[in-house]
Amino acid sequence: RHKFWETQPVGQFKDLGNPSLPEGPIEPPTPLSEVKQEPYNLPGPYEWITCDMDTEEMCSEVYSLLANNYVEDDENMFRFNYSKGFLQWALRPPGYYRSWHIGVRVKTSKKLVAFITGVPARIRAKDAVVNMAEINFLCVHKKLRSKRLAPVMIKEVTRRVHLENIWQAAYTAGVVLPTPISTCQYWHRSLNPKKLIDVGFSRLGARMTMSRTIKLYKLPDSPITPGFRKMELHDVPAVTRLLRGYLKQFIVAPDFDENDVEHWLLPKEDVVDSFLVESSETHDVTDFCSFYTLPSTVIGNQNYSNLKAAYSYYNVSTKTPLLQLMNDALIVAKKKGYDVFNALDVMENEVFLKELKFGPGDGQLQYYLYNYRLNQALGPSELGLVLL
Ligand code: MYA
Ligand code: JJ1
Repeated sequence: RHKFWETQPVGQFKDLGNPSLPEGPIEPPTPLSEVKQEPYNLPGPYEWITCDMDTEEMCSEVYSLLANNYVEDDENMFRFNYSKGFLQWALRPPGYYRSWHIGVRVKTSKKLVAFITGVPARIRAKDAVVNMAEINFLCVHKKLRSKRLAPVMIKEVTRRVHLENIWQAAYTAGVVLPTPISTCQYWHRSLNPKKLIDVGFSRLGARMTMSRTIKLYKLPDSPITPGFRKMELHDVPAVTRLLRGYLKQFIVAPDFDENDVEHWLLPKEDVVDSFLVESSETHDVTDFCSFYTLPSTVIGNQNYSNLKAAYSYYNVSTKTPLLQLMNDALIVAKKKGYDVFNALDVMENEVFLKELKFGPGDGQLQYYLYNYRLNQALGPSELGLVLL
């Protein structure tokens, strides 16, 4: 049933629940001299390119491919619309490799028709911190679907990751493949309910009017927690300590150092927002919350063309109750003009989702590891990892 995935070093459906298989790498690394030195063959009309995401031209080409051909919901009403600034941020973390930003062009027209990326990350699984690639933005132009281009793209990114002596990867997808380490649920908190209903993102509840709905989702004008403020550069050491301490409890989580925290969590306008609570007595950072900005194109609506969504990222509460911290996150997101605040049921998110009026979405997100076996699927609350 999975002609490609059956050939790959990933957990297979037939092996689920077989306790005799050891946890850890599925196949050992090979000597670098044995890694294939030439790119995989593409069908005749196409050629590989390495994308230079430093240049405005390349960034624009990638942006357009994704804006027109990337992930849609199951009814094709919305399509992710990652901004150029977001793509530059997501693809150039500390230690990134340009060779892992891979495009496919039509030789004659030079048109970009497919894309896949990796970025390096240290990810802890149980007790082991493993150098991995995070694979994202796999996209094949709508007119070139179902021609088995995706397996070639995946093999080529794998080859280029291997050339850097990295043998494992983490990725997420909306589809079920062999085999998820965890299945997570999307939840949505309306901030601008009238617009969400107008574009078909949500519906008026039973026995609800528009004005009752607007009242239901109303939020205060400003955050409630004393000492709640935007994260700044000088907070990087304190936030790193707080986050490292927090992520220890999860079975799979990133191993962030200060450089990672500066890149992934320092606020970047319209890309990532981070807030913390500073104690007025000790000046300690006791709590932290963050979200990233990922708008969606509204596919066929007369009145609106874009939906502004915030996605819950990493949150840590040690003093402020998580419920109150996330309510403040909703308040600042509303104030910044977001229409909806989305979250997965990962980490401790279950404790605030229902209470803060999030509702379950119609989408799920599957988490995967490549060439690394875990003997038991994880519950979402055992996952401490959020991919973009
Ligand atoms: S997830 C986001 C994926 N992108 C989209 O959903 C955007 C819209 N869709 C498309 O652009 C295309 O439909 C894609 C497939 C490109 C997804 N992950 O070429 P095909 C398998 C992995 O004929 P197409 C993200 O970015 C499928 O099961 N495999 O199909 C993370 C089948 O294999 P098999 C997928 O529809 C990506 C084969 O591809 C996915 O034209 C992580 C069919 O190929 C998917 N999302 O193109 C990639 N969808 O027969 C893996 C379909 O076996 C990384 N397929 O069932 C692995 C680690 C690599 C690095 C390792 C380093 C050590
Ligand atoms: O956004 C999603 N669903 C929305 C819109 C559904 C439109 C019709 N299909 C949704 N809305 C209901 C909200 C409602 C608000 C008030 C309270 C009750 C709930 O459910 C879904 C997630 O739920 N998103 C998608 O389907 C997009 C794809 C998700 C897979 C992503 C793959 C990621 C790629 C990896 O990098």
